Amino acid sequence: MTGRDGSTWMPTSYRTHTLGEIARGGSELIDTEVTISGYAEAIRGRGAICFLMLRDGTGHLQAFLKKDNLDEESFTNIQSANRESTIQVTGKVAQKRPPKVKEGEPTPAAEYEVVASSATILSAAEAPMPMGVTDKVNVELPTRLDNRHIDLRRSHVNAIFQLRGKILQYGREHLVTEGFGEMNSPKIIASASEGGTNLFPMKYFETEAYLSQSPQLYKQLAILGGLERVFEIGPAFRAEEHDTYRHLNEFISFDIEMAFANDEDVMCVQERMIHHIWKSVAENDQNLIDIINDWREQQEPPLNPITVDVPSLPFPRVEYSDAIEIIQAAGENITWGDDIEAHHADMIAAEYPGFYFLPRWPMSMKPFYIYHNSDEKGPGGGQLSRGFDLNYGRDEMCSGGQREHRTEILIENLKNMGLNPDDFSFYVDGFRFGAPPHAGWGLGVARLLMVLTGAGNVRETVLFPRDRRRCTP
Ligand code: AMO
Repeated sequence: MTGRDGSTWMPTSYRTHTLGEIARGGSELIDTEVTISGYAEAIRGRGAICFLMLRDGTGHLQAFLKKDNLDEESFTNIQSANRESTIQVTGKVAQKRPPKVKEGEPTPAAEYEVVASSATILSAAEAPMPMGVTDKVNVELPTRLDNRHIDLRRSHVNAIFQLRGKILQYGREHLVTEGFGEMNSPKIIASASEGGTNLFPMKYFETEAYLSQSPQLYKQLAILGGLERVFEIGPAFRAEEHDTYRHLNEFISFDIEMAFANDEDVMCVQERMIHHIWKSVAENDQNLIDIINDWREQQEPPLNPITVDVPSLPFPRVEYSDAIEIIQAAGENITWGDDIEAHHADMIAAEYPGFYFLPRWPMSMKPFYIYHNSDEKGPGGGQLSRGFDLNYGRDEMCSGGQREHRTEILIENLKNMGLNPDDFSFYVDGFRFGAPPHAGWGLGVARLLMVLTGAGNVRETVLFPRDRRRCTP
């Protein structure tokens, strides 16, 4: 049995073939008895015949039911079933009668169906549904998120989440070819990895603990322990009050950490990885992009189609100090040491459409674990760091940098940032017995998927988003 993209779907107790497999390869299956299962997308026909359009994870196929060929009760039940009920059909594959074509018009490609000899409702759908699956009616995002299990049956939403899996798969694949190994860090932690605020506290038996803000300290400890090249794809929790199109309180962070490397080295890893992801999607997954574009075209007014333009390498590097000059030149009142906000990033993106790195931020704006070289100063003498961001347009995709591996300076950084080094002894002690210079980054998967799919809100690219007002379903 084959699935989408040629994968092998072993036959199961409920089906011998997938719908996509029969729809695409029906000519070789003519007269073969098959059992298929799926959701009833449409049930048409009156009297003695019924056309049942089924959908499964691989495609669509029509089952043709004739009263004479089935036991009467099953036939009647299916004919009167609600859409989205799950139905199993056994029967023989046949070629559908081709539609009449006018003279001179091309003959359409052959289409196949299953002529049922038996059919069963596996689970009847109730009606009315809280939202439609194939209806064109617009449904607001909160209703969709409340009913994500139904929303996900809509083909363009389903395509977005298949692409999410692809991003992770291609990203992993690339890192493994560069010698990275996958690790997992704890999500219950005792001290903040990204500064003292934004922590979700929790009771951990007799003591207080927190949900992890990032795998930062642990991926560094793995490097100090000699793993050399690690990556992790895991949840990060931030108790931020932000209520924007790009912030959530739980998100999946795609992190790497690399020994004997600096900021430039890991930016190179990142751009190669993103290049590989885009190239692989362009080569293998245009069908998913097409599904999203079909939906975009049907919107009122229609949305421009998305295209998977494989970015060329290297990505531009716009140093923080230069970025400030670009923003000033665009007429904004910003000074060295200020944050680059989304509307500022628009001004940079006007010159650098697509992905661009922003390296060398002021040290004062970066976390304690970022490395700085005391010789590297900004225009007013402010200390530069080896921290960077990766942006696409106005949105930050990733941040990273070379890490501070000198114990005394690490302790000084913690103090300068109002943190107590004693709270971090498990981490700081890791540097006392030989530490390789190292670097890494953390990439927001949902934000990268927004870029790939043209989604305007991070809630579109996370199955069950957690934000200020939502922690169900
Ligand atoms: P940072 O805090 O910048 O860096 O996070 C890294 C990336 O994660 C994504 N991200 C978010 N996505 C959705 N909602 C949020 N609230 C949110 N916060 C962050 C962004 C961001 O660029 N330890 C460092 C990384 C490193 O240096 O390795 C860190 O966590 O895409």
